[in-house]
Amino acid sequence: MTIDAGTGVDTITGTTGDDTIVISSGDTGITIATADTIADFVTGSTSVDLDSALNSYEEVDGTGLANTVAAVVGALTLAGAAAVDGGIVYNIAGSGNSVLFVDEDGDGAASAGDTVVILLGVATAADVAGADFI
Ligand SMILES: [Ca+2]
Ligand SMILES: [Ca+2]
Repeated sequence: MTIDAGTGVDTITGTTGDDTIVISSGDTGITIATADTIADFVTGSTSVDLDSALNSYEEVDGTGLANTVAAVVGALTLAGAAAVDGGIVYNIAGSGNSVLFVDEDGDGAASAGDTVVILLGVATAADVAGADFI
């Protein structure tokens, strides 16, 4: 089913079937405190509709990071590369969770309208794929 993230801070849980989660610019914040969380992301089954804002991304293993705040900074750094739209840090501090940062306006900095999404259970690079983001 299609689920609209909407404005405000949300934890989104899909159905047992395939889901499309629509997150438009401004639906989620640019900090951990204001970010939306997808509770049951499954690559190949959960599609995240970012209005084609994420065409390419870099990803790194966040095992060695101290916490989720550090992971957001790391994901932003990845997203700031000119060649990509976003960054994913997976397995933050060994937690088995990930953060996605989409630099919506391409300015290489965290700015209003950019997108941060916490992906629970995304623990390895294989747990997320470019095709999951539409
Ligand atoms: Ca939201
Ligand atoms: Ca930005």
